[in-house]
Amino acid sequence: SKSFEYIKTSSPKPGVGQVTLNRPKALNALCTPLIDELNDALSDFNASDETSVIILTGSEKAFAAGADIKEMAPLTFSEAYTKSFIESWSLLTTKIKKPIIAAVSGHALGGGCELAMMCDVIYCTDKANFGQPEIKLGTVPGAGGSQRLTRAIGKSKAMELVLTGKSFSGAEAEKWGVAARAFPTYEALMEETLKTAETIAGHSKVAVQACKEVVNKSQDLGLRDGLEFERRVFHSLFGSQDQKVGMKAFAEKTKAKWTHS
Ligand code: CO8
Repeated sequence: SKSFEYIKTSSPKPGVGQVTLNRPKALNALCTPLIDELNDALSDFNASDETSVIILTGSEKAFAAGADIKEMAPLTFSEAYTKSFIESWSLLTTKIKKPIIAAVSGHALGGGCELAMMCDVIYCTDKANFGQPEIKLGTVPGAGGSQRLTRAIGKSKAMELVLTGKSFSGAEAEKWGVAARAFPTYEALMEETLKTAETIAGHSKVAVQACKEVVNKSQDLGLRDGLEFERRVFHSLFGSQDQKVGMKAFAEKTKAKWTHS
């Protein structure tokens, strides 16, 4: 596999790809070269027939402490605007068709919180430290925080957090629905994340990709259009082999042998 400076990649179980943010001296602050490497690694996993699902994680101490403040400090409006600063971050949400599980321990602040929210599922520790502290730096969330956090927890709570810059814990993230599950220890987090990834990797790749697509559409479309979109995808999967394989196996009380086609 490729060698990276700011991330590590691995395949902890069959069908499971993992990207570990690895810039420990800066608590995984998300500098542009890190994001470029992340996009590169995610694109490779997305293209690989060996991978069904991707885990994105940091260290026990930090998922990511935000965008790199030292890199951003001297930027001018014209530079940010003409170079579309941070637009490349969203590759995660447009080009990657396989589910991404964020395993969050420690700090997930600013761009780190936003990066986690770009993923499809968030698992975290009870003590994880989420927040959108941009206001304390004289700016606003720039990679989806104001939009995704508000959709996840409602306007009043999101507004309070964005205006105060206060953090919220992993336990709160779970209670409010930002995270799917929170765990008491880092070890439990990583173990359960891997278990869920293995469960997903055990399903038909075609169905997995389609499930991600239909759920994500609910974030962009109104209910009527969303339901119509879902039904079209549902219809189209009658054209897949794995729909036949899966339903036949159910009727015959055998285990489905997915063809992934
Ligand atoms: N950027 C650059 N360097 C950072 C960042 C960061 N976001 N966070 C931490 N570091 C560096 C520190 O400067 C320090 O470096 P050095 O050792 O050279 O001084 C090292 O990491 C360790 O940090 P601390 O000594 O501060 O560690 P503590 O354990 O005392 O504190 C905290 C941990 C509370 C996480 C603290 O580091 C902190 O408050 N960090 C900044 C958090 C923050 O404000 N994040 C939001 C950044 S703004 C943002 O993300 C905007 C997103 C906009 C869209 C995305 C654009 C790309």
